Amino acid sequence: MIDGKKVLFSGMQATGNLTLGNYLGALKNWLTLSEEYECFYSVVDMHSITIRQDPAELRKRARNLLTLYIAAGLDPKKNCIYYQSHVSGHAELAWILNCYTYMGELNRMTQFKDKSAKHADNINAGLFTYPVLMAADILLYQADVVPVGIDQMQHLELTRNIAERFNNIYGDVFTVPEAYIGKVGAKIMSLQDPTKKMSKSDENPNGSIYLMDDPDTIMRKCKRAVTDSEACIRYSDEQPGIKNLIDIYSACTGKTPEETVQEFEGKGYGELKPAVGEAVISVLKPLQEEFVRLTKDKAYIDSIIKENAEKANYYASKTLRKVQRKVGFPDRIR
Ligand code: ATP
Ligand code: LTN
Repeated sequence: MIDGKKVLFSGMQATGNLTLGNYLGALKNWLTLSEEYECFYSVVDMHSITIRQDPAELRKRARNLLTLYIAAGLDPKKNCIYYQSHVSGHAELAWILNCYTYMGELNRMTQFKDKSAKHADNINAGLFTYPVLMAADILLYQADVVPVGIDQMQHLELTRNIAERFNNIYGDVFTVPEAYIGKVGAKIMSLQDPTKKMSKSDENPNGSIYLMDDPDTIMRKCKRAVTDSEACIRYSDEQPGIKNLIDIYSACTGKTPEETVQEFEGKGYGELKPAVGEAVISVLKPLQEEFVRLTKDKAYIDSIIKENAEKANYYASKTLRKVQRKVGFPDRIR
């Protein structure tokens, strides 16, 4: 608890261009939760280097991502929006937690299996212990809730296990966090292959709508979305392409999938697809305009980066000192 409020932590990697999946699966929920909780939203740049990055490019993307959090509507005076690498407590706690995590647990992580298959030339130890750093992110702030897309559930379960294991040995040190998965949009699929999740790292750019895509591009991608030959708009796993379009439309308009199905009853795919395009454009346009405006205000963004790094460090240090005492590190002499 901070000032009587429960704590929320979440983060995104500064790798690749954010997609509509990131927005609907994560960022949009952050907005609805931000009033109720004391929130920490991190640009997890330390996670990004588990895959080889171009330094200048990473720096630029990290700043863009931080700006995008604000452009999406998160007030940086109320929400702690900061770079993970500016708070050394993440790495320090991750080291300690590494010693309370088993190889067998990490071996089961599907993201590790996927990413090591994809980057077979660079299966580094950081990629393997990535989920421990993520656990450290969350536990460092004693987070109660962690809004993420479904793909991160396994990492959240591991975080809970690590926290419980630690608490069993040392008493109540960590808050055991709960995942928060939104009702619609928790897993947006690729527009070109609706059995695969929409991903920033997809080689086929037509599968993903990027948050910075212009309206014509968005419309073109929606119209070209892979569907089926059923010619019937139902919300069913047998029609994954249509189901995905219904999910996107519903998440963008705030309707339930049932309401969307009703709205398009008896209509063809030729009507659904452009309607999805319009719905996406109307969500992304204001975000893009605000992003452009904020990017120009360098001094403002710099001041946010500085203030929030201090705030995050303050809370992170509190937990870290407690953990260090518990495991038996000597007290500091002041
Ligand atoms: P990559 O696809 O390159 O592995 P990613 O987009 O999954 O990257 P992150 O940037 O770390 O990785 O994800 C940020 C957040 O977006 C996470 O909470 C994740 O669960 C969510 N997310 C990512 N893709 C989707 C999707 N297709 N649908 C819903 N949520 C998603
Ligand atoms: N692993 C996440 C990104 C991430 C995260 C976190 C999400 C890193 N640390 C802490 C929530 C809380 C991903 O790949 N999407």
